[in-house]
Amino acid sequence: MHQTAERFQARLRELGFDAEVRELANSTRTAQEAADAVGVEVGQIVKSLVFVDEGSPLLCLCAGDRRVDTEKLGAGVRQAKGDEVREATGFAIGGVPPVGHDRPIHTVVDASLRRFETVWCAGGTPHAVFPVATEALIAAIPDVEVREIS
Ligand code: 5CA
Repeated sequence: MHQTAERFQARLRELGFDAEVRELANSTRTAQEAADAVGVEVGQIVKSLVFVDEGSPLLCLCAGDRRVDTEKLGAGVRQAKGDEVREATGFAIGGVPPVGHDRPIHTVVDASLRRFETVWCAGGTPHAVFPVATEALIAAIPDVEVREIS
């Protein structure tokens, strides 16, 4: 397994998840690609999107079939650039996981994710994903709010 995915797998264990990171031959860079690779509907793929709110990073977890409405995040919020994503999370766009970042990050979960008992998330690289129970994922995020942001 790619060392970034292995590092993330170790972090998942440290966080108390027994979820298994799966590395796939096909790209899982986008939600649609991940859905196709895993064989689930695209809504079940978690998009982990970084925004910048007046200089502070903000992570939004959104179902793969929804788009985050930045107006619901507040005035002055914009999507992060690639280098900002890596700085805030330690991971590159296409592989950003929902937990296990280099440092704590305020996280907003779109309520639409709760449609699914199990969701699939990026596992550190654009070829790695892992399944997790939605409520277990939410419960493991230290600084989290769940509301409608799509
Ligand atoms: N591995 C997949 C499924 S879990 C994944 O990471 N999907 S994602 O939605 O969380 O990450 C891709 C997202 O990164 C895109 O939806 C887009 O919002 C964002 N993105 C892609 N390219 C750029 C870019 N150049 N600058 C800023 N954001 C980007």
